[in-house]
Amino acid sequence: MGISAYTFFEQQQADRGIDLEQVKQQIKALKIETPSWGYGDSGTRFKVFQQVGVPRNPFEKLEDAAQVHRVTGACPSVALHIPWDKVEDYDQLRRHADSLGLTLGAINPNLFQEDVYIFGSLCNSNETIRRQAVNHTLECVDIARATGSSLISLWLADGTNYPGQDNIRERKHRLLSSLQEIYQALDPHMRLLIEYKFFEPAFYHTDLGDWGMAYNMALKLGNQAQVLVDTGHHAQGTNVEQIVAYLLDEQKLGGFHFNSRKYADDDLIVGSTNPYELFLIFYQILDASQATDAGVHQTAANIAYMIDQSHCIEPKIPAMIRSILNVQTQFAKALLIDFSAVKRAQERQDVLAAENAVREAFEFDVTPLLRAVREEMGVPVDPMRAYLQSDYGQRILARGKGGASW
Ligand code: LRH
Ligand code: MN
Repeated sequence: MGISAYTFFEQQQADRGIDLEQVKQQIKALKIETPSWGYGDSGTRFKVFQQVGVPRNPFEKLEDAAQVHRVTGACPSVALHIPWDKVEDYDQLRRHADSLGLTLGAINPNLFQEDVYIFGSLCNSNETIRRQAVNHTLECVDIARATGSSLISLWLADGTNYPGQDNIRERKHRLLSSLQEIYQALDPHMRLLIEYKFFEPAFYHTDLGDWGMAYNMALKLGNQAQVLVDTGHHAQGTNVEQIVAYLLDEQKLGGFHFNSRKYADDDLIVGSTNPYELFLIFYQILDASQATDAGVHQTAANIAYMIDQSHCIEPKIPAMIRSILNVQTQFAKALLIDFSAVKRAQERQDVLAAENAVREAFEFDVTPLLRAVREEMGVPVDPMRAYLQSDYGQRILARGKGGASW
């Protein structure tokens, strides 16, 4: 009887000097927050396809998220978007989450869907509209207190469509003073995550257009302000893992919105179009977590991993499960990097040996490792099969069509 795939893998990694027990511990500790809006109908400007069985309210969104956590054991919290997840009683929502083994995560203000925000929100030249935008964000800080959340995750659609439409420097000044008022309202344990995006819905300039603009605002605000990297928000050819390394070294990387894209902000399943990029992002995070600088090490330990996707054509819950499995897979591969071999090759400037020491980890099949970890976690070794074999997908069809969409 041949040795099991895992026993073979164990021997293989022992020969490489990889501590698999530590690797397994780190995989078990990886928690990824799922977005409430990933369970609802969503689409493009061309069409929002309605699917049968989509959750009709935030309570049902949590029930669907609980299914993803049940089969993966890796996503115990759910990000909320306000007003998409507005409820009368946030304590009731918190209790419902608790009854499902979940917690409520990052609170995302929505400063892009009110008509008044046609020329921007926190950057708008109209003071009354800026006030409305700041007040909505302050309301979200209150909601975070009620839900027990510690993260305010802020993305702005703010920008212009034509040269001259507004003064870019004055918009920057308005943005800083608006953010300073919001920052002052944070409780000491809270963090403000500033998300950037290079375009859309603005098509000439975007006020928070790249990592540098978000980083600069976070620096000016203080230690509780950090940058959120949405992997779909960069111009083609951008080295996202370099931005990650840079922000970690500056102790200003607060979190991720994981998804993948081939063209623009496609919000596709993370790891589906460029898994090597996701692997290299984890390589930089693991490298920073070995930093001698305690601040850099701590920043790496405090990263908020979140999914931000819109499942236009995919069945929502299986798509979310697939996302978690893809993130776990690339994280597990990155944990197999022999960092001492990388360092030795770098010191002797052996380019190919250094590249190989990183890439070879990506080429290992980590399926036996992940199955072993899931066994030890007491979750199904094949989470997707476990969900598809459950009757949950059938039961929620009773919800009918026309559930929540964004
Ligand atoms: C903007 C964005 C932002 C969210 C929205 C759902 O593109 O990434 O994080 O508010 O998607
Ligand atoms: Mn995002």
